[in-house]
Amino acid sequence: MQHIISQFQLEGTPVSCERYGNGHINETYLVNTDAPHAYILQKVNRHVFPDIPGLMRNISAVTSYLRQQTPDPRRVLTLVPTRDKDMYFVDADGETWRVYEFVTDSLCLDRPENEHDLQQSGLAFGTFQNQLADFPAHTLVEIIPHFHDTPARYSQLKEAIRKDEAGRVKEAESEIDQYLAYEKYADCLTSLLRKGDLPLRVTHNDTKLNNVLLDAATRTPLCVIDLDTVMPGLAANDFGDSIRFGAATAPEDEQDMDKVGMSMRLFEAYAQGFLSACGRRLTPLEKETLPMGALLMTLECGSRFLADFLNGDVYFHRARPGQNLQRARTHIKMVQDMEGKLGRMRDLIETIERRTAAR
Ligand code: ADP
Ligand code: GN1
Ligand code: MG
Repeated sequence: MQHIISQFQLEGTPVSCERYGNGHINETYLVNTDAPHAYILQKVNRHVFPDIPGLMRNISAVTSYLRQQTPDPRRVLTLVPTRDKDMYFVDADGETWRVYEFVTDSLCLDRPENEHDLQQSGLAFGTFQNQLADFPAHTLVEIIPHFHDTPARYSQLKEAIRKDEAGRVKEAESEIDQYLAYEKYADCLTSLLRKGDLPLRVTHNDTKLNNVLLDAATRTPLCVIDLDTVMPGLAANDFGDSIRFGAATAPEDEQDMDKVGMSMRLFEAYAQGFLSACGRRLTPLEKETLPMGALLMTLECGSRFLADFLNGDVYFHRARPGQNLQRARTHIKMVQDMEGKLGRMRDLIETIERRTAAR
C-alpha cells in the first residue's frame, strides 16, 4: 500500500491506511498523515467500470464545474493528482487507484437519525441537480450504459435465472416469482422518456444517503460524493434511489422482515428538501413521476441484488453468504409497501408544491 500512496502528491507523511466506509463497489481506505490532512484512497472497481479513463474525465469535469460555483473546498470533491500529475495511478496488477481530499468534520450516514437528516440529503441532491442543470451533458461518457433502464435490468435478471451460474435458482424460487410478478411496472418511466415526455438531465444516479456528507456540527449538506455514475438520467430516478435507501424503515439487508417498509414521514422529509432545491426546474410530469421513481428504483435495485445472488455474488460487495438474497427480499417487500402508498405519495408531492408556491 505504501508504494501506491507514495505515487500521490500528499501533504505530510502517511501514518495509517485503513479500510473505510460502507460502499458496495470500490475499495476505500482512509489515509491519515502527520499533517492536518487526511485522504480517501480508492481502488476503482474495474469489473464494474471498464472505461476508467472516461470515468475519471467525467469526475474531473464535474468537480471543476461545481468548483466554479462554490469557493468552499469542503463542498466539492477534490481529486489529488499523482506525482506525474495524472488523476489516477495504475499499479503492476492493472488496478486503478485514485485519491480524494478527505472532507473534514463531516458525517456520512447509513441511516438517517431523524427526518431532518433525510431532508438535508434531499437538499444536497436537489442542489446538485440544480448546479449541473447547464452542464454540457454531451461531454460526459455514459459510464454504464442502461444503468437505470429497468426493462434491461429485468433482461439481466432473466438471463441470470436461465444460466443459473451458481446453482442457486432453486433456493430463490419464491423471490424470483415475486420479482417477475412486478415486471409490469418496469417500462413506466422509460416509455415516457422514449416518447419525449420526460427530459434527460445530468443526474447523479446513485443517490444513497451515504453518498452525501453532512457538516458534523450543523448536520446540513456539505458535499455530494461517489460521482462515478454521473450521467444523463431522469430526475425521478435520483429522487427514487434516495427514497429506496433513506426512507426505508430498516437497512438494505434487514433479516426481520416485519421491520421492512417505507416511511411516509421520511418520504415527505426528503421530498421537501429535494423540491425546495430543484422543484422550480422540474416539469409537472417529472414531479408526478417522483413516487413511481421510488418504486422503480427499489424494484430495479432489488432485481440487481437478486441477479447478483444468482450469478454467485460477483458485483456487489457482501459481508456474508446470502446477503444479496436478503437484500432482494427487503426490496420486494418495500416495493409492495410503496405500491399501496403511491396515491399518498402523489398527494404529498402536491401538498409540498402548494406549500412552496404559497411562500
Ligand atoms: P462506493 O462506490 O464503493 O460506494 P464511495 O465513493 O461512495 O465508494 O466511498 C465509500 C465511502 O467512503 C463513502 O460512503 C464515505 O463514507 C467515504 N468517503 C468517500 N469519499 C470521501 C471523502 N472525500 N471524504 C470523506 N469520506 C469519504
Ligand atoms: C452501489 O457504490 P454504492 O455502494 O454507493 C451501486 C448502486 C446501488 C447501490 C445499492 C455503481 O452503490 O447502483 O443502488 O450499491 N453502484 C453501482 O446499495 O452499481
Ligand atoms: Mg458510495
